[in-house]
Amino acid sequence: MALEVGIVGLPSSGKSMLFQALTGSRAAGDVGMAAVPDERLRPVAEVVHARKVTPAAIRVVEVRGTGPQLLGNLRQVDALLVALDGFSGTRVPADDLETLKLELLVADRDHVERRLERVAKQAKSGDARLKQEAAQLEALLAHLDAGNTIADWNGELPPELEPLTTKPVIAIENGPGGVDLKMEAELAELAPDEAAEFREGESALAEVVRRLAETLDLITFFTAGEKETRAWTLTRGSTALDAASTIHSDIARGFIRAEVLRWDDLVRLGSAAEVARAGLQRLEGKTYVVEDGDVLNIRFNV
Ligand SMILES: Nc1nc2c(ncn2[C@@H]2O[C@H](COP(=O)(O)OP(=O)(O)OP(=O)(O)O)[C@@H](O)[C@H]2O)c(=O)[nH]1
Ligand SMILES: [Mg+2]
Repeated sequence: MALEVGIVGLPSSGKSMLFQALTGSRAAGDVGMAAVPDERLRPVAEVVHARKVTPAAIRVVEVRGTGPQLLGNLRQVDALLVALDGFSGTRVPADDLETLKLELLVADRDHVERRLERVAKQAKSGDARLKQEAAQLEALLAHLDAGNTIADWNGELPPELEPLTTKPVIAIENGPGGVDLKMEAELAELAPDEAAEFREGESALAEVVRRLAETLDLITFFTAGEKETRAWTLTRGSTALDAASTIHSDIARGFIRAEVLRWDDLVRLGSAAEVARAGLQRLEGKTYVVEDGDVLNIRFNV
């Protein structure tokens, strides 16, 4: 499944411009895909004469506004991007970030309360598991009402709870002290090379991707085929079998072994066969821990 991020922010904070900067799409208030820039992908694709080149993608969800109901749409995202107004001069971004975090807290409390109501009702049937969850939720609600957060709750959490306040938060300030989101939104409509000429540093997308990779501890691996060459993201520590299931569940099911090359060996030597001849291809099993920059060819049975 693709990585997913949610854009949140107070009214007029820059959410829609951030969405456009990341996805290149104007369809605000919705869902879009951001292509993860990676300078290694093109040389890898060129060396294998790939007919199709597919960057890794991040799913971006924008919610228009706050409040428990709207924020509830973000329970499944991997991280939250908070847009902050550092442009108008009428706001203090750090204060807005605290306000937004408070909104998340309120949304989580509301969520726990609703879930408790539902589970408590269902638990009347006498189901032991439901009774236990109701007790858990009751204790958690008391904890929240005492001014604490889910993040500092030491007890167990129902696995289906999906809190917002435990998700990593990446703040993006629009304006001179941060990112010029207006410009980034406009540049997202140009080809990457063209857009780069208008910037001094990295793009907003590159910044978000970099901070996301740091926060979630992500790595990138490649599959290099003539038909399609592609970049994929994984969390660090994932195995060859995890990589296989990222590509396709059938490949994971029929996993035989992984042929592993380093991307720069492939580019330097010109083909997988040459890398193998140089003794630089490794054969690995399901439990191999994938490294950033690996090129994987997974052999499998159908
Ligand atoms: N960087 C930059 N920001 C601007 C410019 N003009 C306006 N803004 C800011 O852009 C913000 C509005 O951007 P939007 O992306 O529409 O914000 P939003 O969060 O989607 O707003 P709503 O959907 O209305 O809640 C405001 O905070 C403005 O101060 C500009 O020229 N440059
Ligand atoms: Mg908007």
